[in-house]
Amino acid sequence: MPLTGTLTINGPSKSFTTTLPGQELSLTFTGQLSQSVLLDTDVTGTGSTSAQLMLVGPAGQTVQTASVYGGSGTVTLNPLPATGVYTLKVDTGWPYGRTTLTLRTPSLAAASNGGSIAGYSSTYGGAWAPSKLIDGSQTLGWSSDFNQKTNQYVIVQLANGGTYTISKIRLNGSATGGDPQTCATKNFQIRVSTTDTQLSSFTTVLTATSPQQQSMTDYFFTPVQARYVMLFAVDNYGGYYVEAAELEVY
Ligand SMILES: [Ca+2]
Repeated sequence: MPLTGTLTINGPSKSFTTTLPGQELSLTFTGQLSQSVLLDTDVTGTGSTSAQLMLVGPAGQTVQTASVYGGSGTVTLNPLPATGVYTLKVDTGWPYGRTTLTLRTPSLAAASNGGSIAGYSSTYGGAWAPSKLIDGSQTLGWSSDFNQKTNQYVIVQLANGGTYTISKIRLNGSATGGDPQTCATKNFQIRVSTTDTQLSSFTTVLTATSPQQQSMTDYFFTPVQARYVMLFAVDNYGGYYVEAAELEVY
């Protein structure tokens, strides 16, 4: 018997642990015609960290097959061929295993998806320019200018200047370029605007603390309309700069 469950595009990550040798996962989610979807996978098992994936469409047709090796990875799914309920089958091989899956659309902030920088408080520039916050790289990021360590911000215009309903961001608040993690973003806010980039046009939709580490963390908030999204770094972990590696918006 497969282990069944559900996933939601841009919803929380979900973990599934198989308890029978060779047991498959059979997970359903609802998708829209032509929707672009990415699948993040993290497989940890007793001897196997690979998985075979099969995506079955609403009409029962095989949409895609893929393999994941080495534990974690991201699979770009083919644009969905119809609106309806899809089934994602995951075979992690014969050992028991724990599989964590995240379904998401491309980040609305990503430069590769039409996001752009619309303003910032200060920057060291060069390899730490604000554009590095949305370049898709975890090893390059934005830094404020020297000794600008509180109330620093970057404003991102979402994909192609459109207005979107958003409910989730992912932030890697790490320092980059060999800088100490005392420069990592600590307390921060996410502010949104549907009109312009004047600071008074923004509303705070999330207040949180970013962990002092080099990895992405998911943050959810009540769905809200946004054309511009501001990462407002209240402070850092004590260094002379405020830095963040990457911001994604969903
Ligand atoms: Ca980056």
